[in-house]
Amino acid sequence: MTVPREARSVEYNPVSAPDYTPVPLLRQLQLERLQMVVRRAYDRVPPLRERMQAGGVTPDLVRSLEDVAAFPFTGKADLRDNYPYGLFASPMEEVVRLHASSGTTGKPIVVAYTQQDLDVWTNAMVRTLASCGLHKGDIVQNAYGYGLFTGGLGLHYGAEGLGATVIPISGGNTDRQIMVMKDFGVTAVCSTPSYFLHLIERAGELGIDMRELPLRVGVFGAEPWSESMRRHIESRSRVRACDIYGLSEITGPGVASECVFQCGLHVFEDHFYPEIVDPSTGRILPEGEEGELVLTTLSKRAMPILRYRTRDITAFVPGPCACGRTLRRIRRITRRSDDMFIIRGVNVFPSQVETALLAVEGTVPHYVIVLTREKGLDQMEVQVEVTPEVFSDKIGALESLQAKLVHALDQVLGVKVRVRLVEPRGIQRSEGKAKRLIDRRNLAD
Ligand code: DLL
Repeated sequence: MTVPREARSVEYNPVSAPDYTPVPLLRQLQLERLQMVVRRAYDRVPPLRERMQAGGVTPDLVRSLEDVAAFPFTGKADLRDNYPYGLFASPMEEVVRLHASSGTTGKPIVVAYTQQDLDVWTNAMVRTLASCGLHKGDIVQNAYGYGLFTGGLGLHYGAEGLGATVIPISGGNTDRQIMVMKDFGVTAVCSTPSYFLHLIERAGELGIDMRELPLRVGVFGAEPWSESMRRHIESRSRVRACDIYGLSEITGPGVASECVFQCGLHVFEDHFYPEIVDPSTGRILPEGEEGELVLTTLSKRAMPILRYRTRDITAFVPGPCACGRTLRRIRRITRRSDDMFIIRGVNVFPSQVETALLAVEGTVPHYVIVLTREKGLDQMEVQVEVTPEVFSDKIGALESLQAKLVHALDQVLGVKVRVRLVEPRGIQRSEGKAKRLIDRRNLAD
């Protein structure tokens, strides 16, 4: 395998040094931090202490990393139930930042950071960007939303910490994004993959071919996206599209990141302890098996989180990575344990739809899945946009495209679903996370 140019330049970068810590040292560091964080949670966060007491465990039981399995899980409900400040381990005078993640219903969940937490977060973000191949001298357009969402400020401090030039443009105002990208000589864009897709499309409408801009890296995350989407983006823009992962409850972006080899996301294990469990039983799965990612914060002070059930489904990638990082890798996350639905007895995940659609020429990857319930049975319709060329073609072309899509979806999902072709621009664009699923089942009940 040839080493990409960027891999060589990040290898000796001092900011990435912890990524290459010898494994025994890394495990020792993790254990020391785990013992501290469990102790801190027990001593300072009454709901977490009560949970440990109910489970018959105390902090002194942590003698090895495996001992974490005896401790109770934390879930989103725990953050909701203790809204807004009930899980804080630091007094308010030490909390210098709050973020919040909006749920689909009700109140958001609130997360807190001390100055030291922000420094750790920045460290993880600097390493994230370095592993995507960014360095000093890069001009970084940060199109993640600034505000309560962790994407904007997370990427911002990471890019500054790396010594790159950051353009804090936030999400939205697409035409201005394209003007800035072109005029400012932007070399890296940070955004959701769906928003970048929209930027490519809009640039085309404005007569700008992204392949002719100096853009070379895309730092994409915050929503599931497929390998086919990566190929689609890379062939239309010439960026190396890297996948980055994180969640507010744990810190924000900066939990795991691809390196330039793009074969799994390295978890920044000195700050986050990952486990993969069976989503139904909670049992730890053997290395390499697919299951739910569970994360423990090892360095967080304001809001330590033990064994958080992320609902994100992945698996550890076995073996070492060609980049030399000693950090374990997880496979890209294409689905969550809670986004599965059942159509005529078949389990379907929204991400499978994207793969099927991208395999057929004539559509663009803007789609939504609409679920309804008819006479007690779940029905699924995929609405997908067609390209302007197909749209202006004869009726026959649309019919044959529709038949091909039904077939492709049947092949991937194992069930025939309805397909509705939508005119170009007929599907609403998102500036942040794309909304792919419209669930009308309860309304139809
Ligand atoms: O989305 C943090 C983030 C910002 C990550 C910018 C990457 C880039 P939340 O809003 O709390 O935080 O949403 C977290 O989004 O549990 C996953 O289900 C999903 N998610 C995040 N990154 C990815 C990814 C941010 N690369 C939730 N692939 C997580 C798939 C992702 N899903």
